[in-house]
Amino acid sequence: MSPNTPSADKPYDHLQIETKWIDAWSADPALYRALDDGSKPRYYVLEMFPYPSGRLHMGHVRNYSIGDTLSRYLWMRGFDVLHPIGWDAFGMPAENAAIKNKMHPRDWTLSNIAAMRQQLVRMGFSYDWAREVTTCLPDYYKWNQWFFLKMYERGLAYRRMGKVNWCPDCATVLANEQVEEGRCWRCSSVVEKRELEQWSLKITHYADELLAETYTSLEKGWPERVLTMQRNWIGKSDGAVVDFTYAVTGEKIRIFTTRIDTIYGATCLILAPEHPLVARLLTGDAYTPVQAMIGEVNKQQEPGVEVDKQGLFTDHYAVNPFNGEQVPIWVGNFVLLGYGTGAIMAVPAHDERDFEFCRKYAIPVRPVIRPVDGPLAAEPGMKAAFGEYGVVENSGAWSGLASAEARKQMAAHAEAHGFGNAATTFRIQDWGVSRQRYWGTPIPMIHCRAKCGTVPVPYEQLPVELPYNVEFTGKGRSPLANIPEFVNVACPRCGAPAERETDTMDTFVDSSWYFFRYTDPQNPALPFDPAKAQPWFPINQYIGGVTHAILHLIYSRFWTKVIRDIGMTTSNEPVTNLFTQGMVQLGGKAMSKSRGNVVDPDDMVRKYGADTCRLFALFAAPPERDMEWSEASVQGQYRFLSRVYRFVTRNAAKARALEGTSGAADRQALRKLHQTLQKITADFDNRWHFNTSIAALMELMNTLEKHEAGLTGAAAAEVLEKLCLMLHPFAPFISQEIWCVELGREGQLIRQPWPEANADLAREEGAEVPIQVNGKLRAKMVVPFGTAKEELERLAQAEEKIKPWIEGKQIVKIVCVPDKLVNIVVKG
Ligand code: ANZ
Ligand code: ZN
Repeated sequence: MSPNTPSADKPYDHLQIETKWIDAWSADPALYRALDDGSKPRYYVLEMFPYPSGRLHMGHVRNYSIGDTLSRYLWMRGFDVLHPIGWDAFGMPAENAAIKNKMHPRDWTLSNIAAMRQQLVRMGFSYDWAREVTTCLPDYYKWNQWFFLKMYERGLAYRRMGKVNWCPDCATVLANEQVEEGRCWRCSSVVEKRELEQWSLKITHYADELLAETYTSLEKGWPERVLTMQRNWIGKSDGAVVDFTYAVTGEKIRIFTTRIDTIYGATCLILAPEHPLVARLLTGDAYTPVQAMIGEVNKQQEPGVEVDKQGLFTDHYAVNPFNGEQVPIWVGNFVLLGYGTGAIMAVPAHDERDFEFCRKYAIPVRPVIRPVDGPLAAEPGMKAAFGEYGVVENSGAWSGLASAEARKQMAAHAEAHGFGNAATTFRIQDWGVSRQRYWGTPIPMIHCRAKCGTVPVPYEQLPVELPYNVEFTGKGRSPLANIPEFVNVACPRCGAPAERETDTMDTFVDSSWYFFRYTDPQNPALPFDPAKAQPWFPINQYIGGVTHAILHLIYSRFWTKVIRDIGMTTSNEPVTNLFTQGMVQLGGKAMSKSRGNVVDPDDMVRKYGADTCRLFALFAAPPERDMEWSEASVQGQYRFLSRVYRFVTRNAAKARALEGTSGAADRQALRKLHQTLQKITADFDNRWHFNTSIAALMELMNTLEKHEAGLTGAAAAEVLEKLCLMLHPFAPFISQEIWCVELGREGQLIRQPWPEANADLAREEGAEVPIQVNGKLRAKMVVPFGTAKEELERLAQAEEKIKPWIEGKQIVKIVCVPDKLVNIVVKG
């Protein structure tokens, strides 16, 4: 039998079909390539690129099945689709593997990429492989360095002290991922925090804009929960700074408060333990307990964790500029150095934390705000702080003002007298990008001790390449620091012996702009040609895990604004629409290697095929929800595809012959066909409920099988063609096989137009009319649209299910709304 001859009722041989089309598609590299010529409207579908850990996991399969289904649909809808993929290839696991298995991170990573690329191809994902980007290769990370230099020139990259995780036993800095429940992943020592000089990127420069856009351009296309998380992360606070005066030297101690209206109630100042003034107020032995406090603070892994409030009186006083009162200066472990000014005024009567602190140390509590409709709290005797807005009391000239008004007037007063002003503070901190690791982008800086200080590597010397020969001990300084050939260079400015920076960049740098590189992946002169990127930006649709709601998605937004400000894009934001898919779980828990509850997609593909895998990933739940892995459900999808395949093979010959006279079976089949088409099209365009789309295809199969015998050739031809086209975005292999082999058509389905639903054919033949007896629903009947009242009344009374309710009773009246309702009112 020749391969293009259809036969009756063939079994579904998924392996034969899928291998054949993998080969055909791989031999046609232009198949998934964006035309990029402006001949069609463009659509950029981006999925978060994978970390090449070794094997695809079910989360990838789900993420990429969603993106691929959408891409194929968009091609069919006539868009020019950019659908790229690459590798987020720097990072800790490669280095850990190097230490554990004595394998070089580069070799480990590249062999993982090769294996995972095969897996992605095997899944039938429609990626344009010519645009593949691998972040650990110099032709990519060169541009990380290039951007870093651009930021350095603009003052957006700078050095500052920052906290790092430090393992005292290994004497090394640990990445967050290497800290497991507060302990070193290698030796289990308790991890400490240390202050180290770190390169930082000034994301705070864009804090206002990053926040503002969550209320404007992102509001429509991004999930609300992601926006909320970003807003909290940015954490904008409107308040004021006020300078208290250190009574001995007259120097200023600046505090940040959101409640300047409570300043007459301030009964002490509290400094963060690391506040620079503390070391001067407390010297010698007096400083020792502060050191212990700093140690304790640094051991707390999670910021924002409630800690036991600890304080220490410095024996010094500061003057409140509003009332000239002297208040004691304390040190407190709950005041954070990195927020506001690192110093607060404590107002125990109106702030819960301050209340707790002051009660503990017997510091006075002085109420100065009363509720709008009540008296000032009585002290002694207050049981809790009154934290709300109200009316200001006992506050000199400000008494009697409402809190909101007082905040404005008092900030203005402070400004007029030079001891403060209204001020905004952000929770977000500049992005510390230094990592004391090997497997990352070398930071392109040189330290010239002789003369010039910190000197950027000249652009023409980029990339600063990672040396291949390196030793991994997991101990001590960054591995790069032990390679003299790497470290020792001549200063580019004065030629004196100098040293290279040995820190590498946080891997989040790599993922902050990779989506621009896809538009011009081989550019040797620039990260990308702005003219090539412009027509694709902002990205129409980004799809990925909600785990990246904050870091990756804020860094990408930040980087895009930098790219804009250096004139390479006009987009303010990288992504118009964001979709966050749910997790794949097993036994109610996210699949993860450490839990040992992972399912390898490869096994599934071998057993059931990629089409089945894809359908399962899309069918098990709406894409934004978590889904539970179930082999039974996978088998269900396999059975469904077998049914489709056998139905097609049974009817293909008939469809080709186009014979027979059309009757009721045709009408029923075509109606369901066009209804399904309407539904799936709406699912794509409105809400991506691919699970209900697939359910609709299953229902369609039920109807088709029911009317199979009466189906004529012409109707069968239409049914098979449209079924095949509709199935394609979800199950590309089987649909392509049906198209070419069973239907004898040519060309790739991804380039066929998406079929139009015919609303006339889709319309139900009759109206479904509920029949009530005394207002209770007792039956339904289908009648031709527009059936007259009298006829409806007669039909309703003749319904088998209605008879028992009306027999022997007196019919008082019949309420009848054509096409809608019959209500029979009976008595007795
Ligand atoms: C006096 C006061 C009175 C305050 C009152 C609040 C209520 P948000 O809204 O989160 O920005 N604060 C300021 N800097 C701090 C730091 N470095 N560490 C810990 N706490 C700090 O919080 C701002 C408020 O948190 C500030 O306003 C300050 O306490 C405290 F009835 O000042 B407030
Ligand atoms: Zn120099």
